[in-house]
Amino acid sequence: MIGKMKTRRPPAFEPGTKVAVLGLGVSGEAAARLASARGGSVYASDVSAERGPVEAAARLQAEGISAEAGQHDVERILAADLIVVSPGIGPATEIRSRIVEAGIRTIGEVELAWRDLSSRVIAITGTNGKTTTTGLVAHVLATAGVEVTAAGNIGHALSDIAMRSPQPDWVALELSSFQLADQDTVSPDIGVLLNLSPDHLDRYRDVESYYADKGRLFDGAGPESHWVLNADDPRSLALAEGVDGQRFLFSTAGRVDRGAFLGSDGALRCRLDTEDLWLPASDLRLLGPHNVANALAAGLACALAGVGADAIREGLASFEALPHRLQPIGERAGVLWVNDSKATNVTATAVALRSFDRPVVLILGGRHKGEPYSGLVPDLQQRARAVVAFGEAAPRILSDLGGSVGTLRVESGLDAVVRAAAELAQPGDVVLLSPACSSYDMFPDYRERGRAFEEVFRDLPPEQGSAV
Ligand code: UMA
Repeated sequence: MIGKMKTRRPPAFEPGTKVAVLGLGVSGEAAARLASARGGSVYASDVSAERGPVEAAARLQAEGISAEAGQHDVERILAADLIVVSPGIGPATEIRSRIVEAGIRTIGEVELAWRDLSSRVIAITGTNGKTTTTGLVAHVLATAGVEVTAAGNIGHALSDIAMRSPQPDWVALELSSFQLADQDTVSPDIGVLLNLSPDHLDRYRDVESYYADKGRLFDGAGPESHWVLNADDPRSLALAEGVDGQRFLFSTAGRVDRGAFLGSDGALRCRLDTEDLWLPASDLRLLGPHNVANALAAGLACALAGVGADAIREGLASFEALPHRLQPIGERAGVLWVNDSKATNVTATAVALRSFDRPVVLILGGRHKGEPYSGLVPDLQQRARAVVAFGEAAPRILSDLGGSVGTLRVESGLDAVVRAAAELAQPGDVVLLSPACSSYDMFPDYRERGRAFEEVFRDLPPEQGSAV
């Protein structure tokens, strides 16, 4: 096992410091609780008066922490010495501009938690596959009998882990670019950069700024750092160039000297001190070649953490697809239905399309995030039976695809979309919800969109076949 010594980090603030927490979602609520437990004088607020923030504020108030939903008391926020900002609150928001003008120190929830974390950490970032890889890492470590928790962008605030006593031995930490942007001292024992492609262009002025935030994974690099990098992705390799620490590679394209790879026999293998055969790719329960890459990265990170080949083999083979990530939800009339609601960018959707060697009816749409859909044309031409376009982005999808593939626009809700897809699909096809857009035009988040898709699918007239 690497990193046996647990380090003590300087606290984020001295007791008595005035701390404002912005946002009362998953991260804000946990950050407010942690900051208060560490002696901060906390004021937490959320602009929204919706049920989630209102209930979070009530829970915090019941614990004696000052919190409100429905507005930010700007005066009170600007009187703070330290501001903890939720990852979803972007640089272009009014409150952020006021804070920048006032020159007050801001950190993210992950940075706040990091100062109190004594667990060893495998941090995972990249554009696509982060959540699955984080889940895989946690599952393989748990299979090996290691005490581990998955946290971060996967949906479980790191601050909750930092409050635990005792803390787990290891944390599998999913980091988004938003979380990396607001950290100063995060330095994982093992850092994984899966891949890079354009995303979040509704928040970043250009793709370079987005990659630069991803590169902040390496900010705390030291000689003891271990990096797991994608040998098949030149952008990731370039971003990690010259970074301190030991580098290990994973590849689905061929052998690597130190790392994990897909052999010419179709088996996942790892070469560190010795060469181990992990398992045939066909033994993975996950769909698609990109998930072979995720499994290689996860297995490699776990091998570096000291897990033996047997536990890696068992863990990789027993891991099931996470909800909303290329998740098969059922078969109906010989058609496989797949929920990939988490695919909120064009690359994720292209990768999903490449996972099938049978015709696909693709459901595409939602709120546009800035990337042209023309990037999907080559994959659509190879695999799509048809595209069903819906949501705010539908007109843009139609014009970007430009007649390269049969596209049907559905202007009403998701039930009409699902019915249209069911009619277009033929036995042997796949109906794939992989929207390449955010869900915010119709749903609170991608999970709700995925759940709604599954519900409408289950309500279709039975025909032959059943849900899985
Ligand atoms: N808000 C304000 N003031 C503003 C703007 C927003 O108070 O000016 C409030 C909103 O009303 C809302 C809260 O801020 O109530 C939202 O905070 P948030 O969006 O940061 O949401 P959290 O619930 O704290 O969830 C965050 C991550 N969300 C984002 O990065 C957008 C979650 O990742 C993560 O699981 C969670 O912290 C725990 O770490 C979600 C995500 O979509 C899954 N991530 C993006 C992605 O994967 O593409 C990056």
